[in-house]
Amino acid sequence: MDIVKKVERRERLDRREALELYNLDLLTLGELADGIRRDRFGKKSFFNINRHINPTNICADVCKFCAYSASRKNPNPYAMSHDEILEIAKKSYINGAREVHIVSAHNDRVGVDWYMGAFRRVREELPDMHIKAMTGAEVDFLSRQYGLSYDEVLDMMVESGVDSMPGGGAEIFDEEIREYLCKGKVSSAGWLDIHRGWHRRGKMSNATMLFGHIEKREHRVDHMVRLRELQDETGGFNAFIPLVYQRKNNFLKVKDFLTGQEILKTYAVSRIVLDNIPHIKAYWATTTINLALIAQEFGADDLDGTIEKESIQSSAGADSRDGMKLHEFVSLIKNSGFIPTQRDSLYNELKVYS
Ligand code: V47
Repeated sequence: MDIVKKVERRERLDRREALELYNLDLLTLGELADGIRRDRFGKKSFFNINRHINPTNICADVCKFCAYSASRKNPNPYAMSHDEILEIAKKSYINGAREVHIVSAHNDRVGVDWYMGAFRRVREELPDMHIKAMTGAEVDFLSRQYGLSYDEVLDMMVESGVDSMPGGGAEIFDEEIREYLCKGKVSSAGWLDIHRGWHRRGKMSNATMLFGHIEKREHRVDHMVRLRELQDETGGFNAFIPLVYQRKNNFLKVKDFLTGQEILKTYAVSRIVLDNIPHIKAYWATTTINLALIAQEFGADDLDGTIEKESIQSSAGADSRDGMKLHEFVSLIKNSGFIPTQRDSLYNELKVYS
């Protein structure tokens, strides 16, 4: 059957059909994705007031795409104390943030309790701050470094007050590409296993996909299908976040960069293929805010948040170091024809700016 009809009937596409979506013209594809988005959320676009904290950039791993790690082209090694982390979280709380998104590099000098202790401090001092922390790659690193099972690390996270897991570390699941990009880091199966274990604890997480480097369309589709299979099993993913590869200050040599059209197509394909993941997030730090606003017409219903400070993508060239002011964010969404809808970390609506 014609794939357009299949999507209109809301039938699931297999891998081959999913790949075929890319051959549709941009506007047809956008229209299909937008139809699904509108069915679910109308014109609402979600965001939250959040604070990204990256407590250390000292990393035992060597991902070619990374510009953030101190061992890359941006040496300036640091590891924050728990007091410093708490101070940042407290300031953000006063400014309205109710989520801290804490992601670290894989620092082999600080110990597992440095990771967990930071969460405990924030939990004790700010009981209603949502702690979104620890990528699947960090869980895998701690497990290997300290001889712990994934279950043991996940249990420690729960005990230390982590509420949900961000989607980082997924990169691209295809084993051959992954080996080239980030050899030695968590395997694809390991990343999925960690999220499976987290979901089994009744907790939610997100899933990212790093694209626009050396992968091909079929690898993106493969990535989405593997996530869809896990989501069928657990239902624990809140959002899918395609991250556009940023090219500066790293060791990955990429000649051809993605066009805006290919980025928008990828948002639309993910909205259609991931029929069981509710939210598609256009993380403006990697798309630019302008393209993120357009992505709202191509299936994306979430723009992440105000961020406040951002180190990972901005080290690689993105214009996101200082986040975005709330009033600016709200008026950009409004002016693009959508309804800014402030949410909490689990997508409960807090305020609709109509
Ligand atoms: O996994 C690293 C990516 C991720 C580059 O869950 C790069 O809500 C682009 O996961 N160009 C970490 N991306 C960030 C992340 C995230 C961000 C926003 C929201 C959520 C969420 C999660 O950053 C890493 C890696 O894939 N990354 N280097 C780069 N040069």
